[in-house]
Amino acid sequence: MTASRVDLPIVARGVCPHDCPDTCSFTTTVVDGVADKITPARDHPVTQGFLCTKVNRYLERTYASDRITQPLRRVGPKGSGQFAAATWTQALSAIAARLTDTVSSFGGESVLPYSYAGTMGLIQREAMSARFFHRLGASQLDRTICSSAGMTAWAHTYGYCDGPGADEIGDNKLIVLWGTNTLTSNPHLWPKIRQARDHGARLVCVDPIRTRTAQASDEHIALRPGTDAALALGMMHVLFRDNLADLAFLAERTYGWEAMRDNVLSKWPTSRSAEICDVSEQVIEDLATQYGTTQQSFIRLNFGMQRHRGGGSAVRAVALLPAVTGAWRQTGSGATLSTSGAYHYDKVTLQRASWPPSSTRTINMNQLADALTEPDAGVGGPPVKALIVYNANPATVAPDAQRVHSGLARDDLFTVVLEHFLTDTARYADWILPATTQLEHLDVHAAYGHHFASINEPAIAPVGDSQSNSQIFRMLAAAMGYTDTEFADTDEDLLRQALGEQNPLMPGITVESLLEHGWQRVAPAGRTHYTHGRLPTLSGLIQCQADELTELGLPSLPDFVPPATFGIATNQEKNLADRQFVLLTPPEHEFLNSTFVNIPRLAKAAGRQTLLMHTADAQALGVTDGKAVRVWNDRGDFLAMACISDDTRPGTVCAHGLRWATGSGPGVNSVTDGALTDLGRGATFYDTVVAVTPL
Ligand SMILES: Nc1nc2c(c(=O)[nH]1)N[C@H]1C(S)=C(S)[C@@H](COP(=O)(O)OP(=O)(O)OC[C@H]3O[C@@H](n4cnc5c(=O)[nH]c(N)nc54)[C@H](O)[C@@H]3O)O[C@H]1N2
Ligand SMILES: Nc1nc2c(c(=O)[nH]1)N[C@H]1C(S)=C(S)[C@@H](COP(=O)(O)OP(=O)(O)OC[C@H]3O[C@@H](n4cnc5c(=O)[nH]c(N)nc54)[C@H](O)[C@@H]3O)O[C@H]1N2
Ligand code: SF4
Ligand SMILES: [Mo]
Repeated sequence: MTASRVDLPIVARGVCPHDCPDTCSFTTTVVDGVADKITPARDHPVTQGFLCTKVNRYLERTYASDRITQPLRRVGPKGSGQFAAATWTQALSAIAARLTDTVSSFGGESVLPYSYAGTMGLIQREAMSARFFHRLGASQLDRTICSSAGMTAWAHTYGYCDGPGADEIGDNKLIVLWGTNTLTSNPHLWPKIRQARDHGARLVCVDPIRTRTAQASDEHIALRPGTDAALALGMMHVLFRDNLADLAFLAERTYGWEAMRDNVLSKWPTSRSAEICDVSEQVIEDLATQYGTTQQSFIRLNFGMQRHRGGGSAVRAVALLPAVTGAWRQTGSGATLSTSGAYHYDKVTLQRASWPPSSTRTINMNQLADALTEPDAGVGGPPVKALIVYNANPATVAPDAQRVHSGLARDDLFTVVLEHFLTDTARYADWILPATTQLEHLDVHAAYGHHFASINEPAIAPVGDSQSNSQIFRMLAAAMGYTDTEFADTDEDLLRQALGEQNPLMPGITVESLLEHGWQRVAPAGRTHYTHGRLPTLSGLIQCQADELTELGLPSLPDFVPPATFGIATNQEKNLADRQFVLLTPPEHEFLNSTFVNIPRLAKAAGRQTLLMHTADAQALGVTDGKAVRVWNDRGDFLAMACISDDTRPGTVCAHGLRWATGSGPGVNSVTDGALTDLGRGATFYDTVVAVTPL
């Protein structure tokens, strides 16, 4: 099971490591030590025998000629991309010497780890790395770039995050895809949606943009960005007004529902929602009526709609809809933001989460620009003097990119990047350490769109001199002189620790059983959610009213918190005069955040950076289809090719991400900022105002 050169399987069990709800399983066939073929699992209820357009290219990515296969030392100016090969011994001793020096001069908190979800595996994501940084006394990173607004909202509402998995939703009669581009971001949900539609289900998509998913739906509700809460509250008004609410469910399972009812009845007539969302009142009435008269309904929220200032409140309002109609009573119905609450891996042991004292400084990853450019990292304490990046590409994915780049260019900042490729971030590194891919290391995975635990065996030996993240942090710990036994754990030890000895919360799931089956359910199919027992909320019930939110200065009842773009979005004449627009930057179909952008076939299929613009806006600006435009604000700019159609709303423009600046110039995050969401301290990527100028 360990990746030794003599003992490699012919067919290895694999799982896609990427940050995607589908967490697909596959097998890798190996011929003479070389991975020859990746075969998607046919018998996996969610993978269903296919992978996406991106991961179908995983072998090309693994064996790409531009893959980093040796430690690299910077030999030119920062960011120039000039590096020379080095040995591991040279790299480790140089890095350990510099870190030791930094800690003794500026304290442990001057070292900042920066990581996210390059791999979602429990072992290669945060295990040895966490132990290493805790032992060193580094600053902690608040990992808020993606999901924290919605996850926090869900926690205040339901106590933990779960809902029907992708394989369980095929019997619903109404499916609402709310702020998610399923065909791009969650493609394995689609066959089940098709199954439901074959049995007469209606499919509604709520998205400001007519995405490929919106196009394939029965109805598309193109609301104003950041106004989802107002739509949900207007729907609730209709549900209570027209006696479509399940009062028995509300009385039995929820807290504060009468106050919520009174509030939506008095304050949220559909006329108000219609005005805020810029959707007709009839559309809201009809959607609410359909929703209230269809017991078997399912709402798939995802993380797209919570990337606005009021993103937490928006998720909270939408999440309460199935509590109002009692849809939770039906198996496979209700709503899903994430199923991650169904997994009970032992992260506390894996990460030695008890090691750092509670006083350790925490830096919000959305504010990396501040952390690298403000003297006290923007939050008090020592300046950041060393940055260690793994599983992430902050120079491309973090907001306020131009300030992130100037921080990374600081000569007094020591930067180490563990990577597969020379990303925008790696170009600024003092040292680049070659990391293994999923085909080369051991891991175990949860998922956030279904309920299967899955295992990944190494199929091939590490390519070149690459090492797994866990091994790199083991070697760094040794180089720093740390002798704690925790650094001696092998990946197999970590795997066993993740699963726990006879874990009562994931019964029957062991290393042996996972190796035998590849994947196993962590919770039985066909459960209902939130219908029984005390929930881990303050009241023990589903919280229509969450009293603890008042302590955070937020209303306890679900409410609409306007996005920062609201003033722009509601004043079309003025915004045209000022050439100002709301900018959305959701993922490109062919990329996974900034991963795969350097794979030639995928880059070619995705094409150049475009800016989707409504015909009326384009006419007013004198922009024609295919023309180059500059998209800018006071933080920065990027160039794009105008793509004109009515697939977007007037006043809203859309540029898909996330291309590397190397080769294509500054990317979409040049114009986003580090402002945070109302709940969860999350990123607000889609709450951005830009001007557009034809070139
Ligand atoms: N191909 C591909 N798949 C991916 C990814 C990728 O980069 N590429 N990324 C993965 C990751 S990390 C994540 S977190 C998930 C994200 O997956 P999704 O949650 O689906 O999120 P996004 O694609 O960010 O946004 C989805 C849609 O939200 C819309 N949207 C923007 N603002 C609003 C709003 O205010 N209200 C509503 N209703 N809709 C709005 C956008 O137009 C977009 O079409 O996808 C994962 N899957
Ligand atoms: N404007 C805008 N910005 C966004 C978003 C958006 O929609 N719009 N989406 C946001 C979201 S949802 C997310 S989740 C973040 C994603 O941000 P990141 O998690 O930084 O995602 P990626 O860009 O995919 O970069 C991951 C990197 O990890 C590397 N990697 C993969 N596996 C391994 C490994 O095993 N070891 C090591 N050392 N490295 C590995 C890959 O090569 C890749 O370069 O971006 C956010 N940024
Ligand atoms: S990115 Fe998503 S859809 Fe593609 S293989 Fe991975 S888990 Fe499956
Ligand atoms: Mo994400």
